[in-house]
Amino acid sequence: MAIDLRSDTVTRPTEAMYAAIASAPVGDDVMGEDPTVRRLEEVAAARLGKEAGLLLPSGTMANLATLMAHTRRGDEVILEAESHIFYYEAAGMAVAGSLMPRTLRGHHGALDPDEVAAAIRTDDVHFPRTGLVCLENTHNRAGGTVLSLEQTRAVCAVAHAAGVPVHVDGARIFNAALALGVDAAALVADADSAMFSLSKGLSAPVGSVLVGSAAFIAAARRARKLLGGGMRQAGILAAAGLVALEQMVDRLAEDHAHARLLAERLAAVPGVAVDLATVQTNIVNFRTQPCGLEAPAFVARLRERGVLAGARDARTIRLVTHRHIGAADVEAAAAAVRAVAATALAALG
Ligand code: TLP
Repeated sequence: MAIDLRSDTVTRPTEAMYAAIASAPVGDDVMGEDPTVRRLEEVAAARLGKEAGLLLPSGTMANLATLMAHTRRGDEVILEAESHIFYYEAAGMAVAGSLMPRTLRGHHGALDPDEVAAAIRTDDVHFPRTGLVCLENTHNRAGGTVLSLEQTRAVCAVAHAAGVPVHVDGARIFNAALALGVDAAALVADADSAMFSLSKGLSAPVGSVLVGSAAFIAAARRARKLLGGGMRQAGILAAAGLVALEQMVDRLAEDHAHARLLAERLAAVPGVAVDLATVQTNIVNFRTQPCGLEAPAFVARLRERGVLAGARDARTIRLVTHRHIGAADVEAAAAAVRAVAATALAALG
């Protein structure tokens, strides 16, 4: 079987999840009658220290429902230039939200609070209103880097001083919490809303949960319906989500250790470059240009050797560790990278 390092989204449900799915009490959740969905939403909200929760089919829809619930048509949204919402969500904010992105370049994914403060619009008829600031923790394209409590607090403080709410795209918030040794609730305490994915390292098959105040969640529930995300007997998904929250959070530490090992191995490979400082959770980005191969060509050669990876851009490859990747897979993947780079270097002459 291939060693699949494309994403932690490839994780399959655990036996305990299949068992929970088989026996989950269900009802029509659009009518608010699915007891398992309700329980998941309550457990998730409590876990993140917020009043209410909402299960959505994907992180993308959770972010879009958030944008629609927090803002008005024509608002501007401040977000990091490489953030998932800006980069990978098919322009949903513009198409469905009628929102304008205002991107700021972060440092390893972290926005500078002074730059956020300066970007917030004053009340002037020429300007859009600033409707929302979005943060991402961990930051996917920056390499799974972590926003600290202080960084989050500082951005929330400047946004709130101007009356602007803050959303945390915390698809991998439990990875961030683990890396920092803090509670996930502390990481989103100052934010007005946060979402996390059940379907990534936590291994549930489908779903993300959005949390915030009861009023915000009521607005997001309406946006979810508008987007076609109202699900009926979704308790079968929520049942797996509850197992994910109860059983799968602590084991993320293994994924972090494997990512670290992988990064250290790659740092010793001639022809590729890895910035070890950015390897903080379960993602490893490495650059291929020292060996003269563009990332997509490098990915194709890795595939021939049974290693699946993703090209982050023309020059960078992303590898993501997860529950199905063990230490032996890490060694084998590193050996494959070494072999591809060596062949490319030899061709360079
Ligand atoms: N990220 C996926 C791809 O879409 C790139 C991945 O393989 O990493 N926020 C963040 C920070 C994410 O990384 C993702 C998924 C999402 C939102 C969207 O979640 P889904 O895939 O459930 O829509």
